[in-house]
Amino acid sequence: MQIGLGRWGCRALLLGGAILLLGNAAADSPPSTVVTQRAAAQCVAMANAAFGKDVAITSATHLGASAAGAAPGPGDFGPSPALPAYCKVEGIINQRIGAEGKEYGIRFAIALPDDWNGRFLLQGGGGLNGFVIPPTGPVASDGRPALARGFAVISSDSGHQGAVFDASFMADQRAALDFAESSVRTVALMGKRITAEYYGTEIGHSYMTGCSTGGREGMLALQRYPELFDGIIIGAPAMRAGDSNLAIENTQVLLNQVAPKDAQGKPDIGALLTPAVRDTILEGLLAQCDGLDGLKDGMIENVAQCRFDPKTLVCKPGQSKSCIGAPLAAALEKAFAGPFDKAGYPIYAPNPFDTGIVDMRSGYLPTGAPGPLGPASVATSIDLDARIHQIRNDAVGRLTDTNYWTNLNTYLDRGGKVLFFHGVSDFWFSPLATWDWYERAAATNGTAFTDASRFYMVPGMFHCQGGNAFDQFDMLSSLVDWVERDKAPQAVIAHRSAPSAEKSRPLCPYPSYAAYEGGDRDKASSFSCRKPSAAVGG
Ligand SMILES: [Ca+2]
Repeated sequence: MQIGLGRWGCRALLLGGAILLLGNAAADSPPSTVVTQRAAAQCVAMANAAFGKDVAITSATHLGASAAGAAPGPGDFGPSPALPAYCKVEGIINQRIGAEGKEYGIRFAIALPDDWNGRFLLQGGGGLNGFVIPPTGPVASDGRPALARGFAVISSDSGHQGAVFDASFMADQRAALDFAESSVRTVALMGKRITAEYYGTEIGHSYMTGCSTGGREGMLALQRYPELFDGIIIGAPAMRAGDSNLAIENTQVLLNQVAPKDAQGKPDIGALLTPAVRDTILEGLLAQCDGLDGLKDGMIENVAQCRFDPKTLVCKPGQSKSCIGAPLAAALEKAFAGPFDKAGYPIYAPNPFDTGIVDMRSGYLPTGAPGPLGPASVATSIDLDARIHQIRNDAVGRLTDTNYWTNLNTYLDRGGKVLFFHGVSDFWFSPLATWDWYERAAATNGTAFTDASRFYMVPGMFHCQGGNAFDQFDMLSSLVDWVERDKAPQAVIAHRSAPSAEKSRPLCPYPSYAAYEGGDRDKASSFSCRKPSAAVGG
């Protein structure tokens, strides 16, 4: 199984509920008691609604409006946002006994707000899915999820129950296919049908948002189910997890090769990448790249032009502090360039040098600490050709990977729009891999694609959220404005998580970056989106 290896796995458990932070309450006024009673009665009646022999409705519950900051619910991550009154309908599609006598079926939950805005949203999952995340639509919503705005929102377990990285469901053909691709269509169509029936009218517009596995599901929708949605937000997609896991392993091996040996003769990564060495790397990186955006503030906004060269940090004769060894510099350079096969073809994209790489908890540089699936690798060699051959022939990977298909003309001809975002300090999937696909899609579809899409790098951000970053942003409003009012987004204003939430900065369509123009450095208005002055690689 290709998804979820190494110490990165545990952190990725958080991705499904990404960006669940305190937000503003919906502006909608509370419905009157009569309206609420009518909605509650209509909701309860949904328990007896019929949607064909393959669908069982298991519950229908009317929930009153809730304030922000209430305790998180089961499967929820972080403080709950304010939510309006809504009807929560739960059910199972295609419930059956499958492989090895286990029960399977796609469990779903759909939230139908009393004060509906006419829109529908499919919420992407996380990890290997396996449980139903509360249907609120939190991704790229700046703490005001889709449900709080009046969207009908559906989420699902994609066809199996289990812990997030429990891959045993792969033994079941239908469950494996549902996870790999087809649950996106099945659940979206189910959600649209329930929504239309509940409100007794057609849906105005349909959307999808997701990050990580949810981002991969967004890629599936864009590439393979082009009629389902009018707008999609794709965050840090798990689009080629076999390749990216191999790149991470390759980095570990390259650093093991130059690490001092411990008492047992094993590579000691902790002794190689000490806190002092990490500081040296960060300082050297900032010295080369921080000022490229016009403001030395510890953040690298000009991602496209940051050409950090670790060799500049190599100790000079007689120097022993604030420098690194030549073997480490060479290993860093090779690791961040990404793995190549013997013929010289890239196996994966480069990984950008960004401020978050040195972080001990969530950075790309390994720590040597055990991960959730076992101890860190102590290997000092790896046969990349054999490994990539195996990965490219993995049957599940052939269906889950969304790295290859770039013909999008059905989606684009329907007027569909798509926004991408990716943390530059993502420890799992390189943002340059997502950008690589974007460039190939641009080559295939031309301006039809580039005029209908935007790609936002988020400097400093880890996987889907977190880090020294402006990681809170409302791209959902930007997407709706684009789809429904033909208002194409440029900069998206982002701010930090508390406690410095008042600080703001624009996220710019890549390869443009937030250039400091002068004035208050904590205000987005002091920055403008500027194109890099030199050719962009990557
Ligand atoms: Ca800077």
